[in-house]
Amino acid sequence: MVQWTAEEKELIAQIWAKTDVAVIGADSLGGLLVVYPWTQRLFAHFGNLSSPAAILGNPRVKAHGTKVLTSFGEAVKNPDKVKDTFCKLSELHCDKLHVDPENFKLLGNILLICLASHFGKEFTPAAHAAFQKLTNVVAHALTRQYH
Ligand code: HNI
Repeated sequence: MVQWTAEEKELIAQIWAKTDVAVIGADSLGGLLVVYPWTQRLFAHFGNLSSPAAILGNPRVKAHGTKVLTSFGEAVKNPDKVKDTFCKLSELHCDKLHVDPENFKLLGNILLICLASHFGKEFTPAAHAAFQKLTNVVAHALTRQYH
């Protein structure tokens, strides 16, 4: 089981309290679709994804990015229960959505980049490390029901 120090929890909570899930969610999902264009296949029904500008301005990408990051927020609130929190979502991403679990790691990395670029120096190396640990734990939890 993953152990969290009080400092890690505090660093994550501090950044999250100032995180606009709509902005960072849209940037993260949009960034994923721009940087790893093969992920667009999963969102073909979202409409125009023909260029970086189209992707980043696409209202369905923004709405879904917000949804995904809001869901990620459950892990922030309960870092000790990430496995349980994402059990059903893991099943859904495997059985219904057929998302390659490698994509959870890619999105986690993009999320770190978005937070770093948004917060600048405030996203200290220690905060970065704590969030990196959390994105790894979430990616792992989302992969657990794959078969
Ligand atoms: Ni993901 C739907 C949460 C990563 C592809 N995803 C959801 C929903 C949630 C969610 C919540 C809505 C479920 C429902 O309708 O009941 N996704 C998360 C979380 C992460 C994540 C917490 C990681 C932090 N999802 C990803 C990744 C991909 C992905 C990396 C693909 C690249 N997700 C999808 C797709 C859908 C989806 C596709 C369905 C979208 C739709 O509306 O058609």
